[in-house]
Amino acid sequence: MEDFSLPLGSFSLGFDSSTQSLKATVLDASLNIVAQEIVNFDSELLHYKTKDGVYRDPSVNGRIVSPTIMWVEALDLILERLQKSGLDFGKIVAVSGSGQQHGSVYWKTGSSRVLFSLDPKKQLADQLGDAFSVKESPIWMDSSTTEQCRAIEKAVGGAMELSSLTGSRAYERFTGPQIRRIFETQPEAYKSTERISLVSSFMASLLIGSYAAIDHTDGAGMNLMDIKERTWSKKILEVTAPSLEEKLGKLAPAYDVAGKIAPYFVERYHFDKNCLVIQWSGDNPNSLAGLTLNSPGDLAISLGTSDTVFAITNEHQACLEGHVFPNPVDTKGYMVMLCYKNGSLIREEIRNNCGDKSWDVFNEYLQRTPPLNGGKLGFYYKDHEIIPPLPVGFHRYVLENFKGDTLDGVKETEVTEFDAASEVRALVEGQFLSMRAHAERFGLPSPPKRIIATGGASANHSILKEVASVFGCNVYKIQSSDSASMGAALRAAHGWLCSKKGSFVPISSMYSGKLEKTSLNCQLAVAAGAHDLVSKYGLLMKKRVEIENRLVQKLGRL
Ligand code: XUL
Repeated sequence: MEDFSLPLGSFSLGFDSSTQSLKATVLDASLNIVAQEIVNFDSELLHYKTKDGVYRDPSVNGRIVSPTIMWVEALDLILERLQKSGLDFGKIVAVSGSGQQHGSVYWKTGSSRVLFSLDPKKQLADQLGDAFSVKESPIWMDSSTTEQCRAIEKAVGGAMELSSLTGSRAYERFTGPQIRRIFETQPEAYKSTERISLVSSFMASLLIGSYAAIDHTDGAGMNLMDIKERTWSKKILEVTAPSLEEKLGKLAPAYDVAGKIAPYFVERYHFDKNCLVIQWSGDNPNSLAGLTLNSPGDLAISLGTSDTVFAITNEHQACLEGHVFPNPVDTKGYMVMLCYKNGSLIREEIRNNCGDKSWDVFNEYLQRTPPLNGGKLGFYYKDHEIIPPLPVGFHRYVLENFKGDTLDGVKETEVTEFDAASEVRALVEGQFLSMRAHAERFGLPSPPKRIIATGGASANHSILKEVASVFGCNVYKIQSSDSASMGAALRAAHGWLCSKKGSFVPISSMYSGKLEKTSLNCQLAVAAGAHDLVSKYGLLMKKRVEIENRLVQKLGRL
């Protein structure tokens, strides 16, 4: 039988360049974690003065960016930490990574030369400070491009047409509308840009010392790629910005080799010169790989800075809500996903305001309050939300006479506040009711066969209990809550194998039959909630959707 694993004694390295930090996971040939590191932007790269890894621009509504060079500096720092921890870089045969999706980097004309001749005696950040035509990268939290979204949709024949072509209607955070806005508001900077990278292909470019391709999966988060053909859609490029194709470079499958590791890393950190850099991809797609999601009945819920819900599917159907991306570890299938902007940052805000800044108090409130919260429903948007598209604001309602058996005679009254414990429950129940409602509407498995939870908040058992109650199925977890860097390390190994075989090999062949012996093993975290509670939550969800639709009509933008 063929051996589908890395050579004994070798490692693969996966990064996760996310909103608030850069993380790294090293796997051995048996797919067990041998090292993990993290660099937190706010608290460790203080001179950038970011809050939650970003700048919220007070002068432009919805503009949220991050300093590009901060991501560069974080790369040297995390590698230094791994080196200090005693990691033998010479054993790493492949590297890959996850980037926060949609964020974009603008390389100034002439920068490819700088990238090609990096001096290993100096830090990357000291050499690349002048490499960008736009110094602050727009990121996925940005919502300043509504005008550009509508213009692009109109130019290609409507939102549904764009979704059918690219996998999503136009979204403010998607890279195409962002590029168009840069072209419109900073034409000189656009003109002096020789290459536009995603965060994923940007980090891969640093590692190979030249511009890396954009992978098909993360490329689908741009509103620019023909998702069936997996090529740039000329029609959309034309209506987005001039000379765009040459600035975007090529597309490549996620399992392709981006290049060999650059001499900078060989000399400075003693990587093997034959170490392969496999295409980086988006953080959610790589989480899908790290969670070994391969059954269409499974649902993954990632609870991080953003909350996301995703699953795999065999077909691509146009939709006005949610996204379709090519499956990063399959040549034909797709992944479908919903994304919420108000994830961990609003959980932290409510914890600070109502729970004495303590997760213990927050969890105790969850345990103390009854399921269904006595009919108290809340909508909490600290940032402009994606689903539903509602502006910053909090809305609270009490459903009178709601017992969970009928909606007849149930009326809601808007109130201005809840007691602290009910506020905590309203937030958490609200987040999962919204996920269940939109997942059902989007055609995701309902009820799912099982849910695999990941992301920082998946470490919180009280929160996972609410997931199990609202969805009515078992909730599983893997060993590390950072499935994005785990998935990246796994994809690095997978890309290495595909390259060695000279053709695509199914990723499952790397772990089938031995999953439980690896760090990828999913273990039961919480058993499904009581059946009658699931249907009661179904009614509460229905009411929530009614209120939500009214809020969208009154305040939202579509
Ligand atoms: C996905 C999205 C977020 C970012 C977070 O569409 O916008 O989940 O990927 O890093």
